[in-house]
Amino acid sequence: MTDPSTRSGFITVVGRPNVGKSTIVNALVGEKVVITSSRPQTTRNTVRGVVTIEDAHTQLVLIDTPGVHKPRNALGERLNAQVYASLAEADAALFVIEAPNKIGPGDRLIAERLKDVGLPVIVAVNKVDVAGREAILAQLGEAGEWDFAAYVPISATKRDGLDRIVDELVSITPEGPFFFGPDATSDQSEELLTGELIREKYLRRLREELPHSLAVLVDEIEVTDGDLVRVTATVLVERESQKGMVIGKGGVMIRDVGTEARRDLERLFGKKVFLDLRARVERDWQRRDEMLDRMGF
Ligand SMILES: Nc1nc2c(ncn2[C@@H]2O[C@H](COP(=O)(O)OP(=O)(O)OP(=O)(O)O)[C@@H](O)[C@H]2O)c(=O)[nH]1
Ligand SMILES: [Mg+2]
Repeated sequence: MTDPSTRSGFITVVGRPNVGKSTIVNALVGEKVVITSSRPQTTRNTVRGVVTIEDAHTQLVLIDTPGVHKPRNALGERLNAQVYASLAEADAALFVIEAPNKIGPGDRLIAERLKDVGLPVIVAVNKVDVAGREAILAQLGEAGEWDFAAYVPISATKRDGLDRIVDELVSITPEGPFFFGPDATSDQSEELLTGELIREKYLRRLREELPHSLAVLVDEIEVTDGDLVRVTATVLVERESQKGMVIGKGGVMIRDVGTEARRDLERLFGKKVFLDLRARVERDWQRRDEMLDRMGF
């Protein structure tokens, strides 16, 4: 007996910043594999989230990407380039727009790009939980002119419409072998996810421009004998004044972030975690190619 033939496909999840791409990836994978926040440009790396649908003998590899935006520096340019590079290796695209805000030039630019690439495209109109019926219909009507394969209104946070997204994606997935084991959820290393979880806690607390200036480097993850994981990480900022904000008055900010991140990390490792978090100034790292190289962008 041979196995029934399988389908597998790489699907780039693409859209403007903050439309809910990473929330959708987590919802479809059924686990938190990427971080989310209300700050635009939360995602900085293309991370793959894996969804295996046993009944359909299908594996979907969702590539979460940074929001496409007008770049302001070397980092921004690299982020956009990552998105387009991932389209080049994908079998299909899940194009995310949001219902509460009208389709704008940013969305249209992405739509044009997707047409040029020529992949099958499913459009998700996200956040329908916070948009009126009229707005949703108007959005579907306008997006419909792009003439993509399907349009699905969803709410990633309320888990509405996700089954239909999966059905649509399965229907455009080509035959092929699985690339990941059936239980895999992501291709991200524990080290990267650790840094991301710490960064997420800062994104959710800090205002204005500071989130963009912040990066987290994980220096070491050491599993000690017994039940303890020791994590040493450094929060990088671009200027001395930002370092003060990241540490907070009397160290309150860095302590609170550490406490909150530790909870996530203990879930991730399934062990007690000791987190040693420091802050360091790395002047203008977002504009320095050698820094971006070292940080893996
Ligand atoms: N009300 C509502 N909010 C949502 C929904 N999906 C996502 N959000 C919120 O939208 C914000 C952005 O979500 P993300 O998933 O980080 O967005 P993203 O597109 O990955 O953003 P970037 O990584 O910056 O490009 C978060 O505050 C989410 O909680 C939804 O269906 N309804
Ligand atoms: Mg994201």
